[in-house]
Amino acid sequence: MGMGTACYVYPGAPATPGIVTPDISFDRGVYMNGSVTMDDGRAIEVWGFTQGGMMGNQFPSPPMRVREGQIVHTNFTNNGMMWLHTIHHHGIEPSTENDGVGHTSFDVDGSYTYQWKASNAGTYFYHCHTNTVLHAEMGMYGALIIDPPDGSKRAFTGAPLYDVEAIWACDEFDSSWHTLNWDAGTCGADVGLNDMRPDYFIISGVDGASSALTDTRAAVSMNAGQALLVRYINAGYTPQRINFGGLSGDVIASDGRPLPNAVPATSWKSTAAERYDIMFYPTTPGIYEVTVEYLHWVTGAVIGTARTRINVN
Ligand SMILES: [Cu+2]
Repeated sequence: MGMGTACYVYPGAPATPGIVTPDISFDRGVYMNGSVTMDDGRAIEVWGFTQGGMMGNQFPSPPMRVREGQIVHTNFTNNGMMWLHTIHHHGIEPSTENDGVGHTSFDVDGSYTYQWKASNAGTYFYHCHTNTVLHAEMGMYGALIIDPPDGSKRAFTGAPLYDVEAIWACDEFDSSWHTLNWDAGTCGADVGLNDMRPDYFIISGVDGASSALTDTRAAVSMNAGQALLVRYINAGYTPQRINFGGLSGDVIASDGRPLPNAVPATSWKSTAAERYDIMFYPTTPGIYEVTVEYLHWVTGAVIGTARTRINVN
């Protein structure tokens, strides 16, 4: 479906105001023909961002990793032209032109260089902000990590060192949404985007029914005595409760900002788009099964569960 049919989108590909030479840059394109095979054998359509001009349909999209203080360019090319997208670096605070929120600036119909500064070390993510409810659901997101200025293995300057790192982006799919066109609902038609009924529960692109128990995109392997940093991203729409399988962690940061004091926890609740940085120091070898429970918005009832493991050798 061409862009002429969409409503409430603002095509544009302006020059970046005040552009300077960046410290680091990323290239991102778009794919809209990906698929993820679930544990029951069903292939679900996903969309996302590609790395530069490369082909591929990585889900979640390729991570961006920078250091605090750097000026960053995200060179985005919307190679399709039959659809519109943006890149919103969630939790970063750039100028309006560089915020990637289509409604307040423009939806990219050619190429745009997002210029932004990595001001605070921590865990973030980036996602498309065109027809957001659908495009984020379709998988158009990836991790965005800001390391401390010295590049040390810490969540932020002054945070404890880690040996092992895990990024858990926990998401849910309503498979009935995954056949919609990119502009579905933008002209006011009711296409059901107000009524999510998730039927798949995912950790970092892997089905949490069973695959995420062993797939190394989610499952962690470490030695007793090592320090683990889990970068937990609620990449879905439902509230979540993550249970650490009998381990106690220290929650040290929230949404890219250090907490004044670490909060010990054996489970943690989050809402959509929140990020938490959690340290673990397991001393006893074992297999610790982590469960992510996806909660009904109103009743709090568990509507789905995803599982992965921390394997301590
Ligand atoms: Cu999009």
